[in-house]
Amino acid sequence: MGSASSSPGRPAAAEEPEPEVAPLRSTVREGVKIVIVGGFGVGKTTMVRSVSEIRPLSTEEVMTEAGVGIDDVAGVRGKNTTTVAFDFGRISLDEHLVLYLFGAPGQERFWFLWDRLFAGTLGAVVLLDTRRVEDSWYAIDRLEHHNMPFVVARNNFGQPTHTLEEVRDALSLDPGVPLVDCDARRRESSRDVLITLVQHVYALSSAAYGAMAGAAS
Ligand SMILES: Nc1nc2c(ncn2[C@@H]2O[C@H](COP(=O)(O)OP(=O)(O)O)[C@@H](O)[C@H]2O)c(=O)[nH]1
Ligand SMILES: [Mg+2]
Repeated sequence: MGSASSSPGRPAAAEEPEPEVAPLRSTVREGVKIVIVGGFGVGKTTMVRSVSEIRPLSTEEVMTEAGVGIDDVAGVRGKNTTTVAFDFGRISLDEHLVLYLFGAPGQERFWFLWDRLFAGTLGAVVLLDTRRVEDSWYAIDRLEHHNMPFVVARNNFGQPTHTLEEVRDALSLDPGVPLVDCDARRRESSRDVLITLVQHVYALSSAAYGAMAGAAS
């Protein structure tokens, strides 16, 4: 990996169109944070780029020999950058509410950052590459440990093909955790993943509220 200096706005994939730059509205009163986590090369930077309304801040660095033995590149063909810190993007939901997206490195050596990252976070998306399912086990484990609502999104790279039921079994995923397919390169697909997360968080909080109301009556 190269130096840890950030490169704001450096595109992760040259073929992607640049998102328009939209200044943050002065009417914004509240921000909501969502974190996208997963193994190396699973598509976190791609997802933040595809849905962000601003040119995302990214800290992609060209991998050099310094990353050999640290970042596991097996099965990640054509990837020659790695994220040394975070991706950051933004979506305005309405004139008052803005969604902040953080793409967080899933590599084990960055876990010391997670506690702070999860403070004030609405929920998380675990991105999954079925060629490297084990990379996402760590993220799922940490999210369960933090009691953080999350959904799992299989970023579909094509082969090998598995049904979502097979993926759920392989992950031993709780039946209550939503599992969906996505193509992180497509804006609508990434947006649908975020909607799934928000709906899941809403369902969890409604259930918790219902239980509290039931206990109080
Ligand atoms: N075929 C395919 N390639 C993808 C998809 N999502 C990301 N990629 C590519 O996979 C590589 C790794 O993605 P990246 O976002 O850098 O992974 P990160 O390490 O999780 O941030 C990049 O070259 C992306 O262009 C996808 O859904 N399908
Ligand atoms: Mg990245």
